[in-house]
Amino acid sequence: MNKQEYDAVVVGAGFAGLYQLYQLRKRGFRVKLVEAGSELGGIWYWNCYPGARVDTHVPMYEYGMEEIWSEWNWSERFPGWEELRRYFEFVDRKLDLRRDIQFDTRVTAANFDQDGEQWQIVTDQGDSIRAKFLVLCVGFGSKIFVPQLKGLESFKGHCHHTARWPQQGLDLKGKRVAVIGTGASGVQVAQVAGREAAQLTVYQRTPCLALPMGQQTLTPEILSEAKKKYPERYANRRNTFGGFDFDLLGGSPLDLSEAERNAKYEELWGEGGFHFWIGTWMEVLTNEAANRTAYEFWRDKTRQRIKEPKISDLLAPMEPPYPFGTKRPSLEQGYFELFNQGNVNLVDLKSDPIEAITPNGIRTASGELEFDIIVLATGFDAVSGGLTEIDIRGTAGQTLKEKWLEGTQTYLGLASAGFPNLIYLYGPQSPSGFCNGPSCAELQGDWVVRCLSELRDKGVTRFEATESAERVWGGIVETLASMTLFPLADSWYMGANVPGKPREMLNYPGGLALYLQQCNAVADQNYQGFRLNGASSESPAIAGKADFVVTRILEQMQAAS
Ligand code: NA7
Repeated sequence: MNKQEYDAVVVGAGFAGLYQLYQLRKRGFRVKLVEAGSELGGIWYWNCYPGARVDTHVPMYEYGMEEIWSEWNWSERFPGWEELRRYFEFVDRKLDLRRDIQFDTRVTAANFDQDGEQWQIVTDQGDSIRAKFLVLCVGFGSKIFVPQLKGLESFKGHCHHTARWPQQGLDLKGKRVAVIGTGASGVQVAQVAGREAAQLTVYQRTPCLALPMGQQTLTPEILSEAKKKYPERYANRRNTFGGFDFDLLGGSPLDLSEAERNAKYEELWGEGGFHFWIGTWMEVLTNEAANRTAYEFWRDKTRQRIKEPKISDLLAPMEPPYPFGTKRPSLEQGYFELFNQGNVNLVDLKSDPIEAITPNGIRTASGELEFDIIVLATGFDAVSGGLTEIDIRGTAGQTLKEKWLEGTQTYLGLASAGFPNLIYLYGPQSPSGFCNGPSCAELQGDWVVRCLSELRDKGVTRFEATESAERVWGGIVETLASMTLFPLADSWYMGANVPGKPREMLNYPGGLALYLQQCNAVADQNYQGFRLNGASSESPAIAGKADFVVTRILEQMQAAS
């Protein structure tokens, strides 16, 4: 066994992990980063399926560090996976990261050694690494979800999950392709398959309320002008709900005339991207009548693009399949027009479910279709799955998976009672799924760097969330969630996409701005809610903070209504 010892071990070389490595190292920590993939990029190492593209615009989808953005020029507003990989190579060269990264290594287990106050980390490469702090940056999607489809292993053609696509690529040209799933990945791969494949069949369980991407080519001239405002845009993202350079609106769409409301919707639609989702009235996400106005606008826009009324009814039904925006809207580029093409079929799994995967294709109630390639665009055991997949054992010998069997329990969405010196970023009960990844990597990341640096400087060798702090935090997340429409959809936000997973709001629904305020208040009060070096930190003031956050949300909602 290869034995090593560090101040901090970071797991995952995506936006969050690389930021931790860079910032902690700068503060004198001896850091090692362990990454399962063969290169940097996190999800952008794994997502190399045809058409894979980020659904957040730049410059929000990049680091806000001037030494990076000042020298990097994107070619598109929503970059594709190849360009994202080149970006990570550039970041690596600028920040000199690779020397502290061990690739092709998956962390399989971690045990807290109470006497040494250290984590003992085990990898699939036979390493045994000791670290004072364990910082998990495994992202929301490191554990893929593959549904149990009868006969799946019998298929003789190529069958891949989008996030385990062959790194050497797989040509769709002239092939008979099936895409199962119509989330962000399914939409993107279908768009390419519709152009290249001889025949494409999309298997849809739930309609995807996709929004126009609003792609744009970026020239050096456009970027050099735009960069004058980057510092302001990066500074402002911390004050928004989703870590973007725009925010939810106050007021109510129901107070406007239809013409006024539609004029605003038209404007948001024209902006492209997520403007129509989290640049709209906050009330759209909290009030069913307001939500209906957004759905109807989306539906009418979308139906115009589909020739066959029967297909329109499946892709953009008259009645909303779920409240608009309560499942993450995908961004599309010509997705709905695909279904007007002669080589593209749509199978509605609600009326014609999959019975089995056969050696040659897919059999549904209405018959069997033959394929060369089956694409499983079926998503992830999102947010919590990547953490519970690791055999992390805390002080009671209990694993994180066992602790979260009935539902996640965290404090601030980044620590758990019974698991000292362990921090996870972009985790459950943090803004994660509701927040732009790079914004969270840097802003939640700054809090983590502050926390670890301050605790080290104070001589704290052991910190641990208290159970009462966890209960308060869980209560905040639940209360906030109940004020929104999110619980009404079977989404990965609610853990509802994976059979058997507890149904719960997995993301802090109060927005990044309030989240950061709350985290900073905790740090300012000597990490209230954490037990430092075994000293008690139980305090009713935590509950006071919870009330504060809920009150602020209520105020914001009242202002918006
Ligand atoms: P998503 O958004 O979770 O989409 C998964 C899709 O797979 C979705 O349409 C599911 O239908 C479908 N699905 C899941 N299980 C099945 C079964 N058993 N049969 C048929 N269809 C199924 O994953 P993505 O990879 O597209 O995107 C994940 C995130 O990455 C996305 O939100 C962005 O943040 C980027 P359902 O809707 O559950 O009925």
